[in-house]
Amino acid sequence: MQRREFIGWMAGAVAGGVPAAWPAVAGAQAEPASPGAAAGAVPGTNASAVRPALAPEVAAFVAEMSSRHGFDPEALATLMAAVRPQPRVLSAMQAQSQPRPWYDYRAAFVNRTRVAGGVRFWNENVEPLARAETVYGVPPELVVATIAAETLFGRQMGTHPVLDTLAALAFGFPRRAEFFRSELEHFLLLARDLDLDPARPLGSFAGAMGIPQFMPSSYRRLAVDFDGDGRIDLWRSAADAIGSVANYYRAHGWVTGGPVALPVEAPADLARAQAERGIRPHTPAGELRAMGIAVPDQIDAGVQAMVFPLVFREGTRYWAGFDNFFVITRYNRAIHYAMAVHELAVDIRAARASGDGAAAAPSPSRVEATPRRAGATRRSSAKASR
Ligand SMILES: [Ca+2]
Repeated sequence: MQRREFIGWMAGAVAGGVPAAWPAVAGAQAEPASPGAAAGAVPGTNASAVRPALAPEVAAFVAEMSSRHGFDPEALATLMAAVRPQPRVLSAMQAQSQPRPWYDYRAAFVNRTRVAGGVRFWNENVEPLARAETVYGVPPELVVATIAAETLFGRQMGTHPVLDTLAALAFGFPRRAEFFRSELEHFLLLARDLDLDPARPLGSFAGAMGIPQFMPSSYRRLAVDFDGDGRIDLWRSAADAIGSVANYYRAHGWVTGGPVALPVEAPADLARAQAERGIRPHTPAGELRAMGIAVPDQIDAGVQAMVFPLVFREGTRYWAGFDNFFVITRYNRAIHYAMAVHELAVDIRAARASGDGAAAAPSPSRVEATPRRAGATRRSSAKASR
């Protein structure tokens, strides 16, 4: 879900914390609307209101929603006219996030709070996590780590009205206007499908929603009803969130049992040159070895890989990422995010297996924290995919 050029808020201070109230979602307990039954209705709006003046691009959007999807233009115009400006959303969007070195990012992201919380969440959701692994081939620890990373198990689902956020970005942020206009369209369709008042759901400052922080398009395409109540509720149902995250990863190509990322031995100049080539695996491991980049032996020669740097306090080490690493970046397009989720997953599995939810577990980059090469640059890789 391409919200996701923003890593700062997710890596911020999240220790402990008071569980946020569930968002007040009108009609959340209602039966799902039958297809087409709500066509034209925008819940919570007054269709008889005088049509307010809208900016031309907003008026065009309303007309399009009416012609393409049967929304009542008067009701939708009234809804859009009530949208509140979101200067903080826009300024957050425009802010250049400071690249953080891996050791700094990792400390905020892969920590005892999240590991212990992950073990607890896993133990509370054994059945849906096991079922998600059976159905989608995605391991429980990855689902748990992703939900830890996104919202600390539903505690931090965002406080911005999704409608206002998406409207602000669709009509006030030209660089991503097309993307957010599409997400706004999906959001209104989603609200209609779920029989929600579109003014009420809350989300991130990019419009991501619920326990797994799905953008509206992903919610509509990939979220699943995994607790069998006939409704896909990513705000309230941990099982729905679990099934949806697993389905998301499977849809983006998760390879069951495949490798994620491993450290490589390589001359820094060679590794750096490969790291410039981007986030998608591009070269078979055998070819990388022939170049002098020592991908570990456990990886077959034909497995596609990419190379990325991680900056430790002692300097830079290079890693190889495989198809599953790339799949994690489909959730958030940043190398540090994918690496942190991977390491959190490893730690959560180890801590749960040890029976100690707070155990210090040996995640991959912690045991590889000693650099082999001096003079490495301290360049963050977090922006590699932007
Ligand atoms: Ca459900």
